[in-house]
Amino acid sequence: MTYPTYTPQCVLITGATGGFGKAFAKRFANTGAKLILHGRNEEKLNALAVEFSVPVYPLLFDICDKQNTIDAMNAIPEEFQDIDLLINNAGGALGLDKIQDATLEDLENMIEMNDTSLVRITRLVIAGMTKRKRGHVINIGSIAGNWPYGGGHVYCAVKAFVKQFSLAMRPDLQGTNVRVTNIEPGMAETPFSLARFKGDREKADAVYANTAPLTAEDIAESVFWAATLPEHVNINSLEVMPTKQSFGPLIVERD
Ligand code: 8X3
Repeated sequence: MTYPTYTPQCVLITGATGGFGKAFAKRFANTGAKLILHGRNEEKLNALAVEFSVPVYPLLFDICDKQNTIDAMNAIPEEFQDIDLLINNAGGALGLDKIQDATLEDLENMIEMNDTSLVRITRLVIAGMTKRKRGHVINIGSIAGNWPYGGGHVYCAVKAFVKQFSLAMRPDLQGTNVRVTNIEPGMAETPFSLARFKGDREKADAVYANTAPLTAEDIAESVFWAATLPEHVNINSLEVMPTKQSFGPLIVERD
């Protein structure tokens, strides 16, 4: 028996010029889907857009700018408006300092980048999905939303928000046929750590040294699997770790 699959026709990927984003774009371009590729760097975005033979609409805006987001989303041309897969991938971590040492700017920016912007974009896209009774929102969460770690504070919290937001939308979407999934990657070798450590290459490389981290392609495969299951199947959340990563003990302070 051949297992039935769903083929997304029009895929919007936020943060498409980053490590995961590019891998997602390649994975879905292979199926012939139209791509809306979001980024905030025009040069990088245009360079990425010409890599594919499928129709591509480059969507340029800063996710932290509300009006810029609304204007850019409203300007999506008609032939790209029937988005049936939104991959909320933009975001990231800023710093790994203890909460008492982190800057207010980094803390607030992480909330804006990972949560406020994700809610905004989801709200702008999901109304059309519910009207068409066709669509899937895939959020890129993190194991950080499930497993707290030192220096993770706000990053762990924003990803916990993404998980709960993903789950809590599901009852609202009953009767609309719209699916929601939270994919929760563990350590994956991408520019994530370089951004977290503000360009400190040595610190970023040390995160992935002498082990076997996930790759962007591993996560693209997970996203692709969840997105191409038949429409009656909803993956609520999917946590993915490298085999060489697992859980640490709780820490105990002793005198
Ligand atoms: C990235 C995974 O383990 O660095 O979301 O927080 S981790």
